[in-house]
Amino acid sequence: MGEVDPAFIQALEHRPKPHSIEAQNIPLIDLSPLIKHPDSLSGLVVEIGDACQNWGFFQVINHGVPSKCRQKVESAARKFFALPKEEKRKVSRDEGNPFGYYDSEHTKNVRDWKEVFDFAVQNPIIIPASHEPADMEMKELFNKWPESLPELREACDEHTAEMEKLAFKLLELIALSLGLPKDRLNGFFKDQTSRVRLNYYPPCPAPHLTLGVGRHKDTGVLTILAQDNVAGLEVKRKTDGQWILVKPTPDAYIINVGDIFQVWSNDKYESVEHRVVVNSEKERFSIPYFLYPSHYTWVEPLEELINEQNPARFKRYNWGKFRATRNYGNLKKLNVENIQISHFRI
Ligand SMILES: O=C(O)CCC(=O)C(=O)O
Repeated sequence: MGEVDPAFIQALEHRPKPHSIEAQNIPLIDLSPLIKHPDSLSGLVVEIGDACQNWGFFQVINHGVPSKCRQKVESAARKFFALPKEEKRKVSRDEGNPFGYYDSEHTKNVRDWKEVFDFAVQNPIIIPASHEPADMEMKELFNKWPESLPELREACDEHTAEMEKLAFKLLELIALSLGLPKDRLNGFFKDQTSRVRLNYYPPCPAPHLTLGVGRHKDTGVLTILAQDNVAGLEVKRKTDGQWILVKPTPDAYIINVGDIFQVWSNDKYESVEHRVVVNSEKERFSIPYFLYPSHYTWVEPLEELINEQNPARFKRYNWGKFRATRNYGNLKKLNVENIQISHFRI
């Protein structure tokens, strides 16, 4: 067993099991009907709705994202994380700006075994200057790109444009699966605050004690994840709470609904906990795209989905302030639970 800094060590109950359950994978959905039969999507819509309800997670194939574009961003990410630390630290995240490189993120107050590089999809993005509810000041945030690796920005821009197209296709299919008009949710994204992360998980000498990312739920609308061919993502199965390892499917993207969909759907589509296990031999890379609405969005159960029998289960909350509060908590590493949608439960 190798030595690791105690900051990385998970409490006993959160440590990964020596043998993850691989038997049943999350649903695999073929998106080719979007191209082949755009006028008869009912089968696809049912598949997506079932996956959102039963798992909160699914993988998609035939999604229309060119493999070349994905290979290019994966290769640029590998080059970035292979740079010397001093070079990566030239684009470090700082107190005022959460975008850029960071190697000491904590999830639930335990350090993750990873390095990340974050950027916003729109540049600059506008978000509240502080988490204080009464403070109405806004600020602009700009991305930071490494000067010594111009291909990183180019590859990320191309891949992000593809992620955006896929995100809106999925958003429309999920809206249909909830019985809504397909463009019902599109208006929330005019000034979207979506972001992308490059994750790098180095080999770990004590993978049974640590996690690449601790257990968490995604706060946004939906997440599209590209993982390489090294397994690591584990999803908490809704039926029995077991951690299920998601087997990599070449060229597929993994989709999950986030907290905002849980609130919009009034608990029909739950945001599901997930985490990342690491291993002692292989490094692993992944690229999540987090679809977020504009900062001025008030998140609440959609009026078409509530009625007297199924009243709203959440109070509304402001997305910009929610994110600002979460960022503040992460930065200060407060020894209290981070802001969660459960705090808005009625
Ligand atoms: O690397 C993965 O498979 C998942 C990453 C993740 O959950 C995150 O970055 O929030």
